[in-house]
Amino acid sequence: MVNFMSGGRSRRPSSFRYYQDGPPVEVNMATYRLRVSGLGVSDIYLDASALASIPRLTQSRRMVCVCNWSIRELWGGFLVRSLLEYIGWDELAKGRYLKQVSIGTADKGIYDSTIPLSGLLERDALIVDQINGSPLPMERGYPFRLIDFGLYGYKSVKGLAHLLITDQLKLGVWERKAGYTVEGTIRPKRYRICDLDDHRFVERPGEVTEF
Ligand SMILES: Nc1nc2c(c(=O)[nH]1)N[C@H]1C(S)=C(S)[C@@H](COP(=O)(O)O)O[C@H]1N2
Ligand SMILES: [Mo]
Repeated sequence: MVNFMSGGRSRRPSSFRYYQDGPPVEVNMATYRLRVSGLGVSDIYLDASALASIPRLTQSRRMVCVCNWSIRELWGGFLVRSLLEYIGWDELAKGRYLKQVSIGTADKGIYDSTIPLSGLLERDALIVDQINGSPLPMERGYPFRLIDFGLYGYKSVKGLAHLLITDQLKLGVWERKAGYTVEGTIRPKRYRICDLDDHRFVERPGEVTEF
């Protein structure tokens, strides 16, 4: 029997997908700027052409949500490290935290989360603008999202507006509302693996690389 509701590489349980605070209805790339700010330095505003000049890569990596599902996809973008090198802030990053802030919407507000920069750099976290060779759809985080694949999805902000280098580790939206840990490491347990249309047990904490 053909089950029309099953399977599909990219099918995720829709009730487990979140865009708690968005997505924005529209983003105008002619005026979009990714704001980067930090302690004691002037804010930098990166437009589309500046962002396009950062060395790029494409990686197949697995995203895991705290709500027990996961999906591996081909992400295109650049390393957080490359962005910091591009703006000359790699030294400023040492021992600090990176607060990610989403584009706001009038009715739904702003999403944010903060990750220690040392961890982001160690885990080769990405800032992506493509998924499987196409621009990110609005609900997947257009125009740019950060992803730290060693941490649960709630730590990684879609629809980025602002990256702030800070010396304070503050709770983000989901951490406050749902009581998730501020640290957010992926835990060993059973997950629904959407791209394999199966369930698997993840044996070790951190990024899932074995399947
Ligand atoms: N701006 C924003 N980013 C967000 C969220 C959100 O609600 N708003 N949800 C997070 C959570 S909990 C997860 S699991 C992933 C989901 O990413 P996906 O839509 O690509 O599946 O986005 C994360 N980033
Ligand atoms: Mo999530």
